[in-house]
Amino acid sequence: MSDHVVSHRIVSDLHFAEHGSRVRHLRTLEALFDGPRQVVFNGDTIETRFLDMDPAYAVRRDELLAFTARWGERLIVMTGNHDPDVSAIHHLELCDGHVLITHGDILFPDLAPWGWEARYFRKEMERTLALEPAEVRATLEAQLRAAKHAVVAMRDLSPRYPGPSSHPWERRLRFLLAIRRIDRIIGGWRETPDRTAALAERFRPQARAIIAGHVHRPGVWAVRGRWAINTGSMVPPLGAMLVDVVGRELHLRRWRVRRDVAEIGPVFRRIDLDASVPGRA
Ligand SMILES: [Mn+2]
Repeated sequence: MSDHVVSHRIVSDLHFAEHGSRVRHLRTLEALFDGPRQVVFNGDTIETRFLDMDPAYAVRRDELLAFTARWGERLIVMTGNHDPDVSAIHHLELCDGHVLITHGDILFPDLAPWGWEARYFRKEMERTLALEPAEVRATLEAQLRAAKHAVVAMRDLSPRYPGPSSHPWERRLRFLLAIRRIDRIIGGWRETPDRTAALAERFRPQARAIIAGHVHRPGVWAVRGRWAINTGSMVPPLGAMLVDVVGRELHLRRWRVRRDVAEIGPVFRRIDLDASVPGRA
């Protein structure tokens, strides 16, 4: 049942103006506001880790701040691993906690199993969590805080760090490791639905649907009695979808940007949060 009002529209991984992203201008995103009361950018909207190193990043961040100010409460900007400090919102719960939204940087213990970051991320996250009291350590909030901290803490190891590298051997090693990335990307995609459901099992057992991004592969899967949804990315090739929250239903649509125009497709899937999930044990 629904009153047809879209309360929230969730998108992710816009990677505004980054290499390959279809989102070259923020005005392209205005079409998303046509209908829903609130639009949620679920992480990796922009790159904020190198603001002090390259003026281009600061310009984009300022553009996003202006955009955010203009839309006010109608826009909720959540953090990702590329923009861990873009806001203080690392997760969101809707529909009486039956919908959990988070970027997905804690889906994998290594941030992204295909990335260069793996071992640094895990180490820094564990170090940060160890500083928390035991009862706090195991919470979703602490895990997300630690993940956001970790990506900032290791930014100067990034191959994209604009300054001169102090780790030339690292770069060479990374190049050699790159040939192993394809396997890891596909393996990561394969694990994503299971890991998305596991996030709810561990931290929010009441969540019936978990909406994440991060892996740049859109999809919807029924996993052990829950819906694992991924909204993909504006960086090709796999495309993006969005989730509209309409009462107790989730409406899934594909969307894309062509020639700086956002094209939002029809609803291709409706999920009733009160109906049983296929394959439920
Ligand atoms: Mn990400």
